[in-house]
Amino acid sequence: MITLYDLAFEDDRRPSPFCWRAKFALAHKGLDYTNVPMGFTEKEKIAFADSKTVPVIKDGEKPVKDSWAIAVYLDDMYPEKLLLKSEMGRSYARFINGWTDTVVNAGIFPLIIGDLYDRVRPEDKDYIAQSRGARLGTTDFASYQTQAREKGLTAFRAALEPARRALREQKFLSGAEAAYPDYILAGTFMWPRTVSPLELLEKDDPVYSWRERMLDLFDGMARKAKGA
Ligand SMILES: N[C@@H](CCC(=O)N[C@@H](CS)C(=O)NCC(=O)O)C(=O)O
Repeated sequence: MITLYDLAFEDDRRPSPFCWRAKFALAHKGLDYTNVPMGFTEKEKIAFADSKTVPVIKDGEKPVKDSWAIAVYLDDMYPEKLLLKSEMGRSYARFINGWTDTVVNAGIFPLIIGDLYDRVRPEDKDYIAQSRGARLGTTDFASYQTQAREKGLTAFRAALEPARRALREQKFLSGAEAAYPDYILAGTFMWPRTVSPLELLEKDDPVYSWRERMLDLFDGMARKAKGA
């Protein structure tokens, strides 16, 4: 039996983009798992995996930490429906993973930090104020977010152009069917969806239509998740 440790916010919102990658990956494989919610200040729950971040999975007695390592592990152990498919598929996914982490996640963070902070569990607020405050140089997250949105939304949309070009030509980033490259980017879009009412995409954007398709997958798994 697989257990997934998943970041929890107030009202049981589950925003972690990296945990969503793992949830999409597990759904792709059709694997059952138990979801264990974890707050930022409950790291003792994942100490067994020697991790300070989620996602972490435990498959029987085997701990696996880090979303990329989890995808690789699931393909190795459950090769039936591959997430990474081929050497080239894995290399492409690795590129999408790096691009999403450094460009897309980084572009979203300033746009939603105020809304995100409002929805952090009360017992985790000090931790977030300290850790994210140190990163941004301020704990006035609401003002930071307002300023970031002035130019940041347009810049964020422009940064999505590589995905947009692919999605004009094909249904999914991975081709005719979704696979791990799609789960990486879709996981990241679950982060703003669960914590902020801000609409990041315009309706006529191919990335918007793709995101709709991703929300519909696996019986609407992501669409059913609690939103902002
Ligand atoms: N490279 C890691 C990143 C995981 C990560 O940063 N997770 C965040 C949640 S979105 C976390 O656990 N943060 C803990 C903290 O900030 O204390 C992965 O892909 O799994």
